[in-house]
Amino acid sequence: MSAKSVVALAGGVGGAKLVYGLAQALPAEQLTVIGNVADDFELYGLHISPDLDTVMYTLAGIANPETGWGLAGDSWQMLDMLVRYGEEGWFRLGDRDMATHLLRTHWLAQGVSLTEVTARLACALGVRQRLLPVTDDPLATLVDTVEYGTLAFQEYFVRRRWQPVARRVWFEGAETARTTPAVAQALAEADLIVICPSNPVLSIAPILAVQGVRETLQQRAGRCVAVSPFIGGQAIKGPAAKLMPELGLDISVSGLWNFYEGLIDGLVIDVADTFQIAGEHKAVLATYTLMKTDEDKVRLAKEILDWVETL
Ligand code: FO1
Repeated sequence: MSAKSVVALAGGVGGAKLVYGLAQALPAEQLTVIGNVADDFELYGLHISPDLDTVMYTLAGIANPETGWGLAGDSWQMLDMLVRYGEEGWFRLGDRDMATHLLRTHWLAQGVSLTEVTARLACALGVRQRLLPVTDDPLATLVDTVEYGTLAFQEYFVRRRWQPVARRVWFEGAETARTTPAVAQALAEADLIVICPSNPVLSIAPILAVQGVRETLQQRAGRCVAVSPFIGGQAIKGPAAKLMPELGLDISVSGLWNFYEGLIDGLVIDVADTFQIAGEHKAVLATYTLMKTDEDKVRLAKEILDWVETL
């Protein structure tokens, strides 16, 4: 059974790299990406969806390759003017990136759903894979920190550079946020679900927290595998290896199995961590998971798709 429909659960930069690889390895109509929306936030009245934009720009081939977010070659005239007016400018909005936030905000104000907004933007950029917000309902990641108390996600992640010590992370709106019909159908019909190497707490957990996602993953017949975002106990990028221990979460291979308990049939880890699975009977693919080049991303995606056939 070669995977006919693959659904990737992805957050920001790390997840988008594997999404890129999967997009090269599969026909466009066989790949659906379900994106995290709990990083979304309002800035100057604009609705910004960082994780959806990172995946969309990546699939369109126009993402900034250095940062992983925003647009390649963007300019900062608008931001410079905001700073001239005395603004901090800690969240860097590029001039062309602004068009995305303006149009999204404009259409949302007309009552267009985030799902439809995302489809319009992605289609206009030539993206042929489906990119679905996990929910059209409000959902926001909040981080309770020792130094500043509760911080909104982007305040914690960008403004404070994830340095504050986290005591608790939760997703405001999770009790009422439901999967969109498109997401529910994609999850139910998927031959394979890939949990991308995004931050398990900040990017994947908010997707799993939406009503219906966890249940569908547990009940469905198809395969579900997760890709560890860690190599040798370190995160490639971002706060995962700092944040998870602060929350009392174990970032070892067994810790990840527990984190995704009951949801996954297999786990992809880096060869550097193979020593952790000595004697394990569980389905683990140990390979090179560091994705520096586009070739790395495609190779990893193809290895995963081949490996899943053996599960
Ligand atoms: N991340 C940063 O670390 N600094 C920024 O100034 C920044 C600006 C930004 C603008 C638009 C956008 O879509 C994303 C942006 N990000 C920035 C990334 C974003 O904050 C994070 O990547 C995600 O929220 C976490 O996955």
